[in-house]
Amino acid sequence: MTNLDVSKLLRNVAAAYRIKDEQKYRFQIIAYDKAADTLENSPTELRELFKEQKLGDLPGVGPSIRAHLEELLTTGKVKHFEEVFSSIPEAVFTLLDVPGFGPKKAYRLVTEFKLKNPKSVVADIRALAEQGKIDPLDGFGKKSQDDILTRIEEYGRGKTKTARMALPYAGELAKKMLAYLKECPAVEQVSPLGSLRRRKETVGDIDIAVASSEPAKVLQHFVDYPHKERIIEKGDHTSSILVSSGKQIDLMVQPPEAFGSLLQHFTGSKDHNVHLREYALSKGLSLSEYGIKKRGDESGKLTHYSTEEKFYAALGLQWIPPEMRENTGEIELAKKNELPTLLELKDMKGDFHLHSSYPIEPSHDMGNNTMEEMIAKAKSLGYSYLGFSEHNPSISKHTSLQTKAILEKRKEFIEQLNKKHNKSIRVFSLLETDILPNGNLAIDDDAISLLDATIVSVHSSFGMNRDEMTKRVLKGLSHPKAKILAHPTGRLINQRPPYELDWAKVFAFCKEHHKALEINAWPLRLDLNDVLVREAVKQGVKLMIDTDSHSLEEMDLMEYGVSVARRGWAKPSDILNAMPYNDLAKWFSM
Ligand code: DGT
Ligand code: CA
Ligand code: CA
Ligand code: ZN
Repeated sequence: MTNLDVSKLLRNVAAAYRIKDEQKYRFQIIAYDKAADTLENSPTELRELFKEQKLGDLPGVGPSIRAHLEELLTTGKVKHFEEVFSSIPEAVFTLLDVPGFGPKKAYRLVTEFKLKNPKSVVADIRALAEQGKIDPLDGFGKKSQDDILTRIEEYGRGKTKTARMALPYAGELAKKMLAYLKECPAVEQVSPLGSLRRRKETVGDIDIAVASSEPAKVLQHFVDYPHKERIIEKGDHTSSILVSSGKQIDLMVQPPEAFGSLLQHFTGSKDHNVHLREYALSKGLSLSEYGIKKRGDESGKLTHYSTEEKFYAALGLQWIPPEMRENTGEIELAKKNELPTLLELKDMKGDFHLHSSYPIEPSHDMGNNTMEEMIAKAKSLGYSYLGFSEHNPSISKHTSLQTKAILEKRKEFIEQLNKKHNKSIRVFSLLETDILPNGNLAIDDDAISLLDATIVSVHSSFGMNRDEMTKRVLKGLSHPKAKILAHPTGRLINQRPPYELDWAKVFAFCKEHHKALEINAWPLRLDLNDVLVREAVKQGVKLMIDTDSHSLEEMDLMEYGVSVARRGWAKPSDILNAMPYNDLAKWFSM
């Protein structure tokens, strides 16, 4: 069972409660929908979390749903869910995948027409609509009947209701498919395409390219994928299937000699391709996924390109990294051979937003691993430094003196660690300090003065307006020890919108006072986002990419922050934790 399967099950429970009594079960409905959201976006498989007894780490999953999940993973079913589902025909849940069908509408139609078969229910409803039998029903009518036909037609073309996938999730689905494709002897080369290759923060559907001289064999192998839900279409060079609760995978096949043009064409973005085509036309050339032709010479010679480098070179352009292909000036720079050298994962030299299990008695969640364990992991990643940023000691549970005592002890502890590791890796003593609604930091100056520096962030009162929030954040950042604003917009992808800030003011402030903005690599945060990173880079504001890890495995999520940085055109010199230790230590003391 994948996370998406489980998430769908939880959505079905919420739907069943809606059908039963929306008012009576309103809290359950919210809880189940929230848990489903969490699972849909979690980069770690539920089964893994369960094995490591970490189901408690899933945000938004309370104890009762957690107990049900444990039962599910142990026995394969949940008694409580079966009771909830017992009075509802299975066909209702099939219909819920179709755009425009909510639980009540699906239930009404299924029971009204006694549609028992989940396999044929979509076709049954279409037939009923075509025969005009839905129009006369109470609460429906002609317009609603026409709408049902349109929605079912869209569904047939592969459109489903599910939200865009978080990047690691799409990456996982694609990885499985790439491995499966490589089992086919006719497959010579494979690569992701589309938004996945451009490393966008969310992915609508997954696109994959294959180089092969025997496309028919490859396409057959593809549609035989054992985990598919259904085939949307199968053609001569392309096919589409649905997997894992309605996620679409498109496959494109070309012979190896045309693989470069195929990659280029379907990596997009659409805007990049449109502009590239205009540029090619101005040179008398016309582009396609097969190659390049002289314009107006339709029967003339088509030149193939086996690699993208050759394709771009034929247009007189530098090869453009996929993350930059959004038509925001990259083609002009490529013409002049002036594309920036983007940051790479291997440039990263440390991670500063790490929550260890050090007993700091925090206001929010603690990490799962000791500082020593996290240091060992940092070494294995090749880092030369790291910083611990547990949440500040809870202010409601401690007096100022107690907080100071805790931080004094921690300071000594970190000093010991530094002695022990004797410059093989450097440990910074940081903290993640809350910026209170009035802009003050959560703990007193004499406690903060014990730190090398502090990360500051907003964890409460998200509803403030732009001016209030800007004032709050800048006041927090103005403390001399406050050096980094963590997850600067507070958004959670698909779950919570960002709060607004006056970015012109924030950038100017950071530049003048040597403050950095974080790119939080946690896949549901990824803020600063790509667009704001680009602006920060233009203005010369320094950035820091951190994983916000609460456990060792999460330290591997750095690559997602690096993707955001690349999409924002960041170079190594824009990123503080890509700098050598001495430069960084200097920056901290500025
Ligand atoms: P997504 O899936 O919404 O996250 O975004 P993309 O960029 O992956 O878009 P998608 O899957 O519709 O198409 C993949 C890329 O292929 C897109 O960036 C532009 C390119 N492309 C070139 N020709 C076509 C075409 O005829 N249809 C579509 N849909 N895409 C095309
Ligand atoms: Ca796509
Ligand atoms: Ca697609
Ligand atoms: Zn944190």
